[in-house]
Amino acid sequence: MSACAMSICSFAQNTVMRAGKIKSASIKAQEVKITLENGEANVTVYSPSIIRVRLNNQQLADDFSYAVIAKPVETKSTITQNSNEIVISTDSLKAVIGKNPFSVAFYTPAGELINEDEKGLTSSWIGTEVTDYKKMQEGERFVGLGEKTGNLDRRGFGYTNWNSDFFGYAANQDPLYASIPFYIGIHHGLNYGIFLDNTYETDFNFGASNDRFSSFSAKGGELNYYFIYNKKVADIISSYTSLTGRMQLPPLWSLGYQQNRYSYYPDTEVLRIAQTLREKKIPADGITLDIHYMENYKLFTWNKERFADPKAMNEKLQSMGFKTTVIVDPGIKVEKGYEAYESGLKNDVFIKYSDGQNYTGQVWPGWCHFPDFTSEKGRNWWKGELKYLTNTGVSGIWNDMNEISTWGQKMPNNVLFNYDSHPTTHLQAHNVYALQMARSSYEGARAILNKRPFILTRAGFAGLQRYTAIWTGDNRAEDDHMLAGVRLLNSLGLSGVPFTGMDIGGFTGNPSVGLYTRWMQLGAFIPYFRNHTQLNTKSSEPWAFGEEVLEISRNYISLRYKLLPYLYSTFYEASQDGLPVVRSLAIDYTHDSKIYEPVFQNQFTFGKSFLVAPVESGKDFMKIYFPKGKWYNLYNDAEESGGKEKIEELTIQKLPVYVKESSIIPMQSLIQSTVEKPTDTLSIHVYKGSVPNTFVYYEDDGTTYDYEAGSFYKRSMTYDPATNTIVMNKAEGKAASSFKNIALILHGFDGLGNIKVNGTNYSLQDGSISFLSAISKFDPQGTFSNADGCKVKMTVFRNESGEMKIVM
Ligand code: NBV
Repeated sequence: MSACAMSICSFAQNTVMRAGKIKSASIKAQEVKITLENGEANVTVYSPSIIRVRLNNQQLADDFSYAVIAKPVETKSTITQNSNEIVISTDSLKAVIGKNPFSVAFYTPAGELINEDEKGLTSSWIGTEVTDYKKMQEGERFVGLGEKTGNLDRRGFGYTNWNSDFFGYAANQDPLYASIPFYIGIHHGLNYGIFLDNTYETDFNFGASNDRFSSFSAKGGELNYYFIYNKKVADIISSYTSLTGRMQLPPLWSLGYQQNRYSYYPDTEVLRIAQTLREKKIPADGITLDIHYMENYKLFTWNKERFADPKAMNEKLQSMGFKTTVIVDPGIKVEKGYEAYESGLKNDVFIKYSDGQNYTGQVWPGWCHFPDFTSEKGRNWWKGELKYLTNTGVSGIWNDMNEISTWGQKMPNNVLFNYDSHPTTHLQAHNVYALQMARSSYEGARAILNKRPFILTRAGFAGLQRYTAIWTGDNRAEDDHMLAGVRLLNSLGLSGVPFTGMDIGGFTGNPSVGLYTRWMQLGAFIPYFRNHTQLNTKSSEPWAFGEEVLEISRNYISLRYKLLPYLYSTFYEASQDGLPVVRSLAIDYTHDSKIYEPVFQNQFTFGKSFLVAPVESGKDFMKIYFPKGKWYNLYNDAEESGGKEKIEELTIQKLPVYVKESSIIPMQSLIQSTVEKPTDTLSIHVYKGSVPNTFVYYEDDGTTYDYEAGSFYKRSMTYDPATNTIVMNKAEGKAASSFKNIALILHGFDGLGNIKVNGTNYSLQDGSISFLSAISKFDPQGTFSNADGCKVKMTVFRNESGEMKIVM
């Protein structure tokens, strides 16, 4: 390309500049370097199922990413070219790059078309904005794209990625706080993922304009995307998280119930809340302090009048089994003599204009400067400042307002960021600011505490799962917000983020008694289970809505605690393969069109076993869709065959939840917080089914990183209906299980009288399990009540760490 053509075109806003034809291509191992009529391209085999495409209308830039942490994997691949095309093949995927014009198409090894550039439009620029147009395939659906409102199937809609704070957002608001430019396309029994690794404002059009194309574009930077093909959506999520990273195991306590409001103060009020939770036997692990704990909202301070001795308060909370999480905002008040401000100035950590003046924006404390989390210097400074909080006994850091949100919301684009030695403007840095703030909080708190911190963020970017949990910000206490929240979490899960939550009960406004009840029930099946509400709303603690709601809330929170072995193992799975905890049905039932119907699109599975159907308030009946297979009603074991919809009659006491056939579900006795040890019997529930199933059971100390050095207890458990056996494989890891006994609880195995465990006969007792009673009807030591519930067969035996073969 001539220098002239390049410069004219790259600044021209009044024309569409296409990549044009390939002038030359050189093949080196897994990579093709391409010179285009207008710019350069690079296509790289990243792994057998991932191919990366980069395109720049000038020279390709320095290869730097905040999201992708993986390097290309050495992959068996062939790359050939002739005068018309370049063909790249791995064992799992084939890419064909047309030479005139440059265009890419992806095929399965069997030659089925997965995805292709729209031949007339391909890739092009308008000024600095680059777009890739993909031919819309017949019946194509789109799921994912991170924290996005709207339908599960995004076909027909367009979305923008620009981290934005919307107080009390509308249920269809876009954009919201976090940006994850990754989506999954589905058509003709195939599915693929596309991750656009570009931090500028990006735009995704899933046929919002017409049926000719879907497209994705970025306001600046390169067209830099990873194309992923796997046969199953679950594997696409694994591939995507092999690029952007997976979550670390969170502290166990952060999976317990968290009580919050904006704001609990003074210290006596915080302690009153904690004490009431204990008195009312509502299991809980966390108390969260919002901005009023600070002195005039100044970061890294405590308000001395409200919290005279924060360390003593936190110690007291800890002695009661609670951990304290505090909110932090990025804005540092401009105030002479204020320690954080002075040290920020001295260390020169704040973001600046091009004339060297620090940027000033107004937030809670007044005028503020903002640390540059995209510089190592800024991150290190923040890590040092965090000591002020952790030294007072804080265990969790809640990163708020990090879009960056300021009064007026207009952050000037001429503010400069280090972007880890790739100096840039707000335009490119905006969407990753929060990711880097969360990273600083995570790395800082982990180093200081020398154990797992709990990190929560409001805004973020692709890869946030490496550092933090995320919640969906300032929702409203309205039915459609509860359901929109479920879809936000489902979408985040499809986008590689497992640790997610929403304000249970709704942030703005006051929920009705019915809505609060339904939301609390749902909360038991949401990874981050936090009740939160806005300033000046009514009390939102579980006891604030009357006796019945208190009992229902207690029941579901108690169930959550009993399910912790299952939940923790599911988090372990997330840390290993990136699969979410809250799973959209699009993961396991991708090609079943029913699951996308608006009436069913809010159903999800909690881990691999529980089908949860969120219910709006005031409903007496609802339609439930049972995907293929057999399902058991959680509360009475009534069986439902899959592939059909059913109208269920509802009661306020129960949220519709079903267990998938062949499930293996470990549970423990009721505890009031994760500090309390459960009894030494692990209950393993097995549901009779016709398909084999494996569950990986995982335990560790729940607190430290010793598991990285092998200090864990893990065993896979397999149920094989063909041979009627359950095999608990030999335990792995250096740690012993904290459970000495196993109670095997069999659902749906009517008529069975006894079983053999490693050859020894055990006779089964008939019993009844109520999942919803705070005090379990089943005493793991072996006594039963005949109360209503699930009629089960059970027996108890020693938990041996060698293989245990159970023949039924
Ligand atoms: O810190 C106050 C709130 C917080 O409670 C909420 O969860 C955040 O999303 N915060 C926003 C600041 C703005 C509230 C209007």
